Amino acid sequence: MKKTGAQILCESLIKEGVEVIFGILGGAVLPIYDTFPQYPQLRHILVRHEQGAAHAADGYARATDKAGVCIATSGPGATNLVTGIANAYMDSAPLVAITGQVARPFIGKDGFQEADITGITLPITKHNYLVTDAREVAKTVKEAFYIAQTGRPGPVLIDIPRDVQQEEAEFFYPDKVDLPGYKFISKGHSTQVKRAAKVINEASRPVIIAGRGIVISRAYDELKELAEKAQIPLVSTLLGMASFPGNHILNLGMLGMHGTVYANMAIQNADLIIAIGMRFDDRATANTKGFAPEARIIHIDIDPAEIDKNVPVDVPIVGDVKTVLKALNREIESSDHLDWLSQLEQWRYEHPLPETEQGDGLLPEYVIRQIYEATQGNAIIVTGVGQNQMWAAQHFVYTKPNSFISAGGLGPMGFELPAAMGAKVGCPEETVWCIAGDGGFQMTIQELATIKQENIAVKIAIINNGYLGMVRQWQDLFYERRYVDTKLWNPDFVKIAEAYDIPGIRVKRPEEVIPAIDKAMDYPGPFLLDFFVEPEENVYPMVPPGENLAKIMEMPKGLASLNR
Ligand SMILES: Cc1ncc(C[n+]2csc(CCOP(=O)(O)OP(=O)(O)O)c2C)c(N)n1
Ligand SMILES: [Mg+2]
Repeated sequence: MKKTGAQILCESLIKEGVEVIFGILGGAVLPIYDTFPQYPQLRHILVRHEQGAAHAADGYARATDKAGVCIATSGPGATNLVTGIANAYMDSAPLVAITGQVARPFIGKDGFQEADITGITLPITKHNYLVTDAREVAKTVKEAFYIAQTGRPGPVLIDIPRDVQQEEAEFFYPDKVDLPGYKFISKGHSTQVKRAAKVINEASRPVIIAGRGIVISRAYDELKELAEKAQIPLVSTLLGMASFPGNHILNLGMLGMHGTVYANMAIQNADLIIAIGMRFDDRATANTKGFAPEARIIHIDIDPAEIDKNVPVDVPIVGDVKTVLKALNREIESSDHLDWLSQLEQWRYEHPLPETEQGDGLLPEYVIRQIYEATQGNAIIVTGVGQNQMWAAQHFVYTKPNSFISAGGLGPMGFELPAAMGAKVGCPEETVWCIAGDGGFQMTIQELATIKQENIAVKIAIINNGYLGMVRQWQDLFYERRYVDTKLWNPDFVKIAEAYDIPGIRVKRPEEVIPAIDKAMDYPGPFLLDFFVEPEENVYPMVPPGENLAKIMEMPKGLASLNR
């Protein structure tokens, strides 16, 4: 039986197991929306801005391990997706973005709401398609999901002209893809695995760097086995935070620009780095010239393009992290590295993270810590970008796999609210906390309406410092405190929430923190907490830009007491 392109799209999405689509309609996707009522198993969530749709689909994807789906109309709808697509690309999140395009006869005529979205998104998608025939829709959807979710995941865009949505064709859903040009290697080369094992067995000061690849590959157990069997201490990248228990004795926390002193000292003094599912991003390595000067490097990654890209490596293993670690764990010998671990313990003791004990003003570190205490780590934390993000990484203890969702690569402010919304839709049983910056929150604040309309029970904690805080911190430290245009006039966020019929509390004093968090947690729906924190609190430790990891600065003594 013949079906329209729009029906074929919906049926194909169902075949792929899609349950939720985030989007906004417009003329060029109307035929698709018009068929939605025929497919009640597809839940469409009407967002208020397409950026929200893309970030929500991304948050959904990261929380569930299924591709997230967003949809937008042609022209401005499609271009509004761009930030979210680029973000998913940088952080390897599986996303399928569907856009309407003007009808085929109008393509290239600069008609109303035409934009060359396949051209625009070429460098920020893993692959994209302009579908010019209704007979191609099913095959394209099949391929798009396959490409988005396999190998190194990423976004795929499908652009469908309006008349293709209306055109009829036979519906046939292929059960496999035929993509001769698309390959990825799952199993690491056995010679390389053996070489890596030999290097590990010989090392006396090894360190693991755990990246988001562990989370993507769900290799938590294999990582734990590697670390424990050979007693190898571990540091993680920002996106690898929830790949290894935060309270494990071998876990030294995050490395890099705002990593712990002892994690960075571990890297700088190591004789072996085992980098797993990470890409040597400059926020993790700082200046690569002085990175891990004494270490040989093993690099395990599914994407061959990452090997030797930023840092030259001694033993590359291209493959799926879980599969490679399984093979590697069979080859490595048990060890204890006692001297190395006791040295690291001493550094940990001498250079702790700044205290979270509370004085008169409200400290952001303390707020994050109390959210941890209240949830006992049993929550998904979704952050904004900036200081709030770093405090959330440093002061929450991630004991649960995949409990930290953050935009690490592109770093778009405004990720927090829609991504938290997507995570909660994907994992309705989980407690989802959105840790927002007062700046970033205002970039996608309109999604409060979506949250209300769909009753998505996210808990929102605004770390309200009245500043574009991270940029102010750079002005403070590197521009002689010239705070040019980083001070924010803010609306009353509690009143804003009320206007959206979402309850909220403003918290100004330390003793109000715990009761407010409890209240938010007890409330069955969405809830907003506006934490008025110390405006000029800085994130420490910090490696100044351009320096190497050894140049990490701790919170200046005295400053702690001045601010606190
Ligand atoms: C879309 C976008 N614009 C600009 C920036 C640059 N930037 C990085 S952090 C930051 C400040 C963020 O302020 P806020 O959301 O209040 O977070 P805070 O650092 O104060 O916690 C800015 C402007 C960015 N990351 N994303
Ligand atoms: Mg701020």
